[in-house]
Amino acid sequence: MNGSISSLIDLPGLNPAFKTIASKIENRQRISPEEGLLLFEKGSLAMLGTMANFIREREHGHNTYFNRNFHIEPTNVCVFSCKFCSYSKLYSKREEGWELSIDQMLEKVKAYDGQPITEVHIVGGVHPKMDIYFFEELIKKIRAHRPDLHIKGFTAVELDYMFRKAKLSRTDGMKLLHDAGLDSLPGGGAEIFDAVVREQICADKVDAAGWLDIHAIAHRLGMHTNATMLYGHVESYEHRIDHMERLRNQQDETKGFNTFIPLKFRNFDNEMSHIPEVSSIEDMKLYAIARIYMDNFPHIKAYWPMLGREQAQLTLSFGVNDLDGTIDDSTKIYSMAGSEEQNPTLTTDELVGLIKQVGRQAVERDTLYNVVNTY
Ligand code: V47
Ligand code: SF4
Repeated sequence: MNGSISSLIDLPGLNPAFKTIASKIENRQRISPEEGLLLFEKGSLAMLGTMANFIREREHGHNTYFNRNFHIEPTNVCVFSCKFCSYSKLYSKREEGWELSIDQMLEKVKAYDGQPITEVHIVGGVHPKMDIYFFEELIKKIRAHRPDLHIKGFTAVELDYMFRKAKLSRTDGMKLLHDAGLDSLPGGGAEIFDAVVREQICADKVDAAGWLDIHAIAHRLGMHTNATMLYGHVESYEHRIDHMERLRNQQDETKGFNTFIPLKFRNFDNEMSHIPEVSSIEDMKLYAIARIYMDNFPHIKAYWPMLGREQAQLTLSFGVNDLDGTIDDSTKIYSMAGSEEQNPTLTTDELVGLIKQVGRQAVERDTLYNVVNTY
């Protein structure tokens, strides 16, 4: 492993700028935005894989984490109109969408009674009638029914809307949900932070500053959160670097991000369907550069329901050390956007099998990366 990065440094003919980057990686130094851009523009797949895998194995060895989780999607009715979204229905057309009651969602939780699930992930559209007090009650009831279950819920987009609607400051709103039992936040809604791109693809929802502020508030309350980046649509390499740079800076300050999750844009049945999806090579380069750039993010996750199983396996050689969870066919966001995974479910044995097939060690974790079991 160590040899592979030194061999890059010693490789005759390698662009000296890449040698500098390899030395920085070896010495745990941060690469600059300009260097990140150079990796996107000129880095070969083989070189990026070597660099990212060096970091991945230095930090985690062969350990590849997953958890046992399920999703609850309270509604796909949404007041916003993100152009890449294949999932949401406008409030005015809500007869086509679903809206779950608190009792219906509690039934979903009860369906897992007696099963060793450690996390429920709650995320959905932004429904004007599902306010913060509705979700406070839901969280309290889940907590009362199953105190050990980690509740990860609500993107910054959903939270921003809930807080504004209730006329609560972001800090008071977050405290209210945290006190009810919300443990951590997922990383959705970040998309691409650049204002011009946001205007083009998701003009009406919370902006970059608001997204980052909501996560910073959660971190200051001791909560952990994730961060995503929706890539492979209209954004440029500069926009990707800008996005990762803002997250890296925020993490230096508040230190509460666990995982960075690049999300590949899928183009089925949405207002951006004319944009072709990027190639697998572009996917792997992006994962590798994310691992190299995000030096203060402990984990890089490939979300297998979105990428597909084989691609997710490949990412394990390009910096990724986490494959999310078993999911149990409980999310529709990606199947509706055209992912190969139409009914995303993996048993624990299947997920472990995928990880072992590519020579990695499968480790079941809880949401906060405490080890539950090693296979
Ligand atoms: O913010 C929507 C994305 C996100 C499409 O934190 C799309 O552990 C691709 O953030 N093509 C929500 N992506 C999901 C999310 C997530 C998923 C799994 C784990 C975690 C975590 C977070 O889904 C949205 C948006 O970026 N999305 N439509 C699409 N057509
Ligand atoms: Fe609504 Fe989220 Fe879809 Fe945007 S991505 S329209 S906020 S459900």
